Amino acid sequence: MKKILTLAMLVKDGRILLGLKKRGFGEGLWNGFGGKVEAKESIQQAAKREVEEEVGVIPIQMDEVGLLNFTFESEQLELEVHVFRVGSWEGEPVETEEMRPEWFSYVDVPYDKMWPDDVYWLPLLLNRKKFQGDFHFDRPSDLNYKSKILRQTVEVIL
Ligand code: 6OG
Repeated sequence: MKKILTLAMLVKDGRILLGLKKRGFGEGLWNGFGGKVEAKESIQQAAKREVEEEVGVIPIQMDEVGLLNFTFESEQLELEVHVFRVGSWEGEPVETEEMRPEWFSYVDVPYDKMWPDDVYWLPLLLNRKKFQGDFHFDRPSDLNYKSKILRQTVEVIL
């Protein structure tokens, strides 16, 4: 089974806005904002909707800058994650039921409390690069388990 997901990173003035996931999948980890693409929407529309739902701002400048493929040793699940860089938006970030937002300067990104793939590609996004990555994990994460990377490749796209 293949799932298509979005992930949007909001950046401004050398800082990135991350959300602490308060419940459900990825609880306790800092991440960008995103989720599943629904049947009747484009990937771009889904990315925008998820940002609005999770942090309460409306993206203005939003570019797709990365494509990540996640596979798992334990099962036939594939995640295709479309990564967006959001450089401007309308409104002020707010805490929602799902996420507590906080600003981090680029040098203080809390990689140790993020998904294990982020350290490989987020620095590229912060450096305004485009990228494509493949990550093969042991098994999907859940409330008590954070996936481990078995193999990975990331390349910058020119
Ligand atoms: P919901 O399924 O809760 O949205 N996501 C991941 N992000 C990273 N960086 N690494 C992973 O490693 C991820 N697995 C999922 C995609 C899930 C959100 O979490 C992201 C979506 O933005 C396995 O609606």
